[in-house]
This record gives sequence, C-alpha cells and structure tokens, in this order.
Amino acid sequence: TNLARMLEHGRLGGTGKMLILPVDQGFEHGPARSFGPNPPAYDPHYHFELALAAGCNAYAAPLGFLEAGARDYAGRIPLILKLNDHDLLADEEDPEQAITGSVADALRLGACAIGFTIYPGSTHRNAMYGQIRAIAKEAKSVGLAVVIWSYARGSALSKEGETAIDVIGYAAQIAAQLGAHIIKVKLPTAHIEQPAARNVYESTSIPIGTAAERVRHVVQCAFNGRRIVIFSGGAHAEEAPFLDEIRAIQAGGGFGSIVGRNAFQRPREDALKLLGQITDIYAGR
Ligand code: FBP
Repeated sequence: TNLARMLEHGRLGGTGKMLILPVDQGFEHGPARSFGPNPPAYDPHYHFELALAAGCNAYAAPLGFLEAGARDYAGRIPLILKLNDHDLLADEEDPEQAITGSVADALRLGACAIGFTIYPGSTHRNAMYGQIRAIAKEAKSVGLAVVIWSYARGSALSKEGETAIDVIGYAAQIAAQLGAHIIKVKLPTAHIEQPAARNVYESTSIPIGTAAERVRHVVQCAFNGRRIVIFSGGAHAEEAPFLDEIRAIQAGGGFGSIVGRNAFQRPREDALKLLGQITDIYAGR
C-alpha cells in the first residue's frame, strides 16, 4: 500500500514512473556546497514546498529535515526517511554510512518508505548488507517500502569506474537481492577496465552502445523490470544535456529519476520548469 501511495502521487501518479526529490546533500556533501547556490534551500520547508509544487511522487531526506517539516506538511506528500548517512569531513577510501534513524522514526513521521545507502565496492560493504537485512525486515513487517541507494565505491574502484555499466548493473542486482522495492543507481557509462576490481564483465552479452541500452541492461539486472529502478540526477548540469539523459532513461525502460541538486540548486521557478519537463517526458506528454 505504501509503495502504491508513492506510485499514485503527484504528476506521474498512475503512470508507473517516479520522480523523487532527495535532499540529504546537506549531510552528504555539506550545507554550503549544497545550499549555497540557492540559499532559500537552507530552509527545510523549502524542499517540502518544492516537492509539492513540482508534483513529485515522494520527498526523501534524513531525520532532521523530515522532523523540521513534519508539523506543517503532515500527510501532504509521501515521505522516505533516509536511515543512514555519510559525511565528507573525513577522507576515506572505503566509505561506510552511520545509522541515523529508525523504522520507528519512519512510522512516527508517517513515512511510506525507509531509504538506505549501500556502497558495494567498499571494504565495509558486508556490514552495510547486514544492516539493511535487519532494517528491511523490520520495515516490511510494518508495511513500509524499502528504497536502496546502491552506490558502488571504494578502494577497488576508480572514480570513473563507479558508474561503469557492469558495476552499476551489479550494484542494482545486489540491491534487488537485498530486498529493495525501489533501487536507486547512477546513470551508467561505458565499461572501464579496473585492474583493482574483479572482472565481472562479459563483453559479448551486454549491448551497451547507447545510454538507453545501458539503462535497459541495468533494469534487466534488477530482476528484468520486476523491481523499480530510478536514476540519480547528479551534480548541477545544463538543462539540454540533462533532459537528454532523462530521455535515455525513458527510452531504456527506466522507471524514473531521483533529482536533488539539479532541482534545489536552481532558482525555484527554473527548478519547477525543469521538473515539469522531466515529468512530461516520463508521462509521454
Ligand atoms: P543528486 O540528484 O543531487 O545527485 O542526489 C541524488 C543523491 O543520491 C543524493 O541522495 C545523495 O546525497 C547524492 O546523490 C550522493 O551523491 P554522491 O555520493 O555521488 O556525491
């Protein structure tokens, strides 16, 4: 029911596609870097308003941001409580996330889902898999959907290699096997040889010539479309190439996008225009 609430909400309601606004970047990247480009975004209420005005399916954030808007926005938009977070204040090759909320918090805030990041590729990955196993079991037992941010990174992968098609496909498969209803990955790029990582790529079996073909392969890796795969927006980009990426996701059978910085780092009216164009593409309008 909670998954359906998200799929039925907003401008994409009933299309089977999703657009989610995620705002955990204040924690993940730092407040000035995240909100400095558009200072009204320092205010947690700004993001509830933006997600509502844009007709997003859901708004995802850590505990503090959701609590700061709980009284004013209760029941107005499906919420995803991000249950773990990572900061950039330490320089580490193999990142891990801290648990920063609970299933009880998600219920208290009326959320539809819990969100959790895993870093396949980090030496800490097995601990994260164990954590999400326990948290997903508890979330499902009380009817909450499970959203996994599956970001391959760590000392075995190069920066460019984090988005290589074989790595993203593998990350999507791991999230699906961990029981995610919704899987969030980065948009895949071409295969990159990575001497430090084990070779998991069979070049003869994957058509990966275009962005849309790569998206199709990632969806295939997430149980052939039986799990919802959405793609992250990434760093602030020009409108035209960004919309080309959205068209590639649509053409490749992706289920939608989770767009943070490309939304809240733009002035509100520009963000609403861009988010409107995204929903038009996914709705086939
Ligand atoms: P963006 O659209 O801003 O990329 O947000 C998506 C997201 O997954 C956020 O939830 C998260 O903070 C960020 O990307 C992490 O990006 P990275 O770890 O690559 O810096």
